[in-house]
Amino acid sequence: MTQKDVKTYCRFCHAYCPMVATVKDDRLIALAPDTDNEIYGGYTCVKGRQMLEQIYQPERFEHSQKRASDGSLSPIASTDALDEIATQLSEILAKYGPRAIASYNGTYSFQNSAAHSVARAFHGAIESPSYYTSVTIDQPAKVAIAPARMGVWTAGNHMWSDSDVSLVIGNNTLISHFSVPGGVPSFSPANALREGRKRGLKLIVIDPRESEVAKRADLHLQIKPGQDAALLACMIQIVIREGLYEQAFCEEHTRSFDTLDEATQPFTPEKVAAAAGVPEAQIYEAARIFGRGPRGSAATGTGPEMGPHPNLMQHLSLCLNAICGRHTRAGERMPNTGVLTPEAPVFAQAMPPQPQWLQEGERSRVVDDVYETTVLSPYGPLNEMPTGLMADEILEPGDDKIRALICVGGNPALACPDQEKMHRALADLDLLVCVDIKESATAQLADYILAPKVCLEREDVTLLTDIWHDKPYSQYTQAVVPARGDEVEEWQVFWELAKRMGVTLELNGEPVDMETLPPKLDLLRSMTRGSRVPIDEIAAREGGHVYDLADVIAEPADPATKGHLELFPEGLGDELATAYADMDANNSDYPLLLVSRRMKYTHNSTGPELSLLRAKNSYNPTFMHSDDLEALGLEDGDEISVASRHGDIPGIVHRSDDIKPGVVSMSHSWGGNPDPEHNVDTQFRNMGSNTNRLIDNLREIERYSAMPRLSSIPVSITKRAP
Ligand SMILES: Nc1nc2c(c(=O)[nH]1)N[C@H]1C(S)=C(S)[C@@H](COP(=O)(O)OP(=O)(O)OC[C@H]3O[C@@H](n4cnc5c(=O)[nH]c(N)nc54)[C@H](O)[C@@H]3O)O[C@H]1N2
Ligand SMILES: Nc1nc2c(c(=O)[nH]1)N[C@H]1C(S)=C(S)[C@@H](COP(=O)(O)OP(=O)(O)OC[C@H]3O[C@@H](n4cnc5c(=O)[nH]c(N)nc54)[C@H](O)[C@@H]3O)O[C@H]1N2
Ligand code: SF4
Ligand SMILES: [Mo]
Repeated sequence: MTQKDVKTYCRFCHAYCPMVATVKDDRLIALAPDTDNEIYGGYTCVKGRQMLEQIYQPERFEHSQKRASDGSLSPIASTDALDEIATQLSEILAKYGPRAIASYNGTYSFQNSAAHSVARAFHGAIESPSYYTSVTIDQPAKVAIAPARMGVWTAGNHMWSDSDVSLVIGNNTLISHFSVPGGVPSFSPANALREGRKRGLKLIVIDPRESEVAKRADLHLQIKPGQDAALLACMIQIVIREGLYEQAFCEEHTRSFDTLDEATQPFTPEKVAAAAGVPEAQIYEAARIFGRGPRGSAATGTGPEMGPHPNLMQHLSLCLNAICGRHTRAGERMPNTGVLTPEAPVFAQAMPPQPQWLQEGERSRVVDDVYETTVLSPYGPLNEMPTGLMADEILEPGDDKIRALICVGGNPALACPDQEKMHRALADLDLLVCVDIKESATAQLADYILAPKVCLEREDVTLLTDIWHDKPYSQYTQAVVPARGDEVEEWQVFWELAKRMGVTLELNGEPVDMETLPPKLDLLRSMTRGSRVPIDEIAAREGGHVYDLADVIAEPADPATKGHLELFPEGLGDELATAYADMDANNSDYPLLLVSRRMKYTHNSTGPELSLLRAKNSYNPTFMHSDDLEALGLEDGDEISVASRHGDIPGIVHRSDDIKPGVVSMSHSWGGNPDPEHNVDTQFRNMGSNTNRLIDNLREIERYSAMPRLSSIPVSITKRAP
């Protein structure tokens, strides 16, 4: 018998906490935090620690499955399944063209460090633009639209570790372990908060709920959902009127300052305070603390991006950073330019806006003014189609409608707005393939389910978080235990299909070996070619490590390439006018506003299948303030009906006085497949309720990204008849 401890890291969420796995005879027997790690200090959470249960739970697929015509599933060898799938894809390709073949790459495809690149390479090889990810139903304005419209400061903004103030807008890192530089760090967030407080950092939180992060804030603005853009416009005005902005930076590096100033003037503290339900004095205080800095950034989360005006809200948060000059300047040290990122000089200058990115590429067949390249990274187009419109792209007749969908580590049947429509769409496909550990609501409709290795069964590197850390940190892990069945990796699915379809994949300009399945490390080598630390060096090391790299000092702007940050891009005037009008919006039929939130014991739809996590929560409560319960004659625990213009769902009300009165807070991606046999209307105590049944995917969508409104949904609540 051999027993050994192996250093690895958790990939249940994006925080990548280091762990030590104890393995005996190829079986995982214990999982503990890696207390030696210098960044995380032994931090882990209950979701990660239950992976011991996840890896051996009987419901988990260890073999791929094929659905028979009677609807039953039976095991099939993965190679046979891939043969059959490739044959069907080739037929669809020949008959209808590449656009008919789509992939949807969800949360768990981001957790496999090679999955996205290889999936993209597959789309490139078959020339299919129908590449979808969860980003376009998450925060596309932050990732793409706002940087394309404003331009990007290439040396980045102030990060948490070198800030005096942090303005956190609808982001609850203590539960979500997710943030952007400048906000509460995702890695060991409780420690980061303690460290910041000790240093005297001031934390301002804007959130309709006194969230876990808001409880630790110096100032909490308990905003009415959806009023963030108005509040930010008002804060910009206060910062300007009180001379708290950085005039020299604005003159040299920004454009349209005066237009922004003039256009935000109607957002007076008095008017905004009334609309946002926040005392005027608090708005002044927030603007002053932020404006005086002297260092620190505004950072946003999903709360305001899923509400109305995400493009505007995101732009205004960037404006606040820009006018206060919260960017790394020439001569300053960059905290981290990445370990797996190529070495390159960094200039303290703006990369100009790239508005053309917003209107290039494949067009949506469903909604005007939405294009393939509407989702971009700050450094170039990402070429994604908008997931908010995926159901319509499947259902809308036409030669290039989507006929085959490969769904990797995602669960669109629960995650996408207008759940019934998505369900109809998935059922309408000629071929649905899911790469999933379980028979998820989406996989219940699949023709094939390919069984994936779970994270402790595969090697990986922390590529996703490479530039999110504020130190040059990286970890490579080998597979801790071998897979026990016939599992495949997410990237391998695309390689196997490409090989069978006779196309060659290319990674970072290099052709991939299509004869024999390349080792994953080979692919990662291609993807990270020229990185500051060679991936082999990281792979040779046990555990996570902060690399001792030469400081990167931001260089002075290069006059030949220097651009400006655009404070008032095309369309902003109209967006401000709409946000202004919305301050007076009132809906007497649906007087409450439903917002989203993350729950501690689940990760989107992953978790309720695990008994340890399920014991903590078997449904997603409808959280409301006592005042609202009283006004509606409800008691804690009552069964209720939540109705919107679009639909209604059952719920169980929980009294929660940390929520602003008038607001209803519920987590997404619960509930089940709406087919009558799954009894979603009666089984909600065991499976929760799906808020996406309340949401129309076309009614309120954002320009460029087609981001549907997923939060701030007007609803009414009534007691359910027993
Ligand atoms: N435990 C756990 N962790 C997760 C996930 C999970 O499901 N569970 N999901 C992962 C995913 S996919 C993502 S994208 C990240 C998201 O990470 P976060 O963006 O941090 O998500 P939340 O924790 O929901 O925090 C959003 C906050 O916004 C607030 N909010 C709601 N509406 C508004 C509004 O109109 N304005 C403002 N200012 N605030 C508002 C909510 O009350 C909530 O506190 O988390 C990831 N991490
Ligand atoms: N109304 C509303 N809708 C929302 C949101 C909201 O706040 N409100 N949030 C949105 C956001 S931010 C996001 S990111 C999306 C999430 O959208 P998705 O990514 O589509 O949804 P998930 O529930 O995360 O799907 C994860 C799937 O991966 C499977 N899985 C778990 N582990 C593994 C693994 O190791 N390998 C593989 N291959 N599969 C695995 C799970 O069983 C599950 O079926 O939802 C969005 N939808
Ligand atoms: S926060 Fe929890 S789920 Fe996320 S990586 Fe760390 S241990 Fe895993
Ligand atoms: Mo997300």
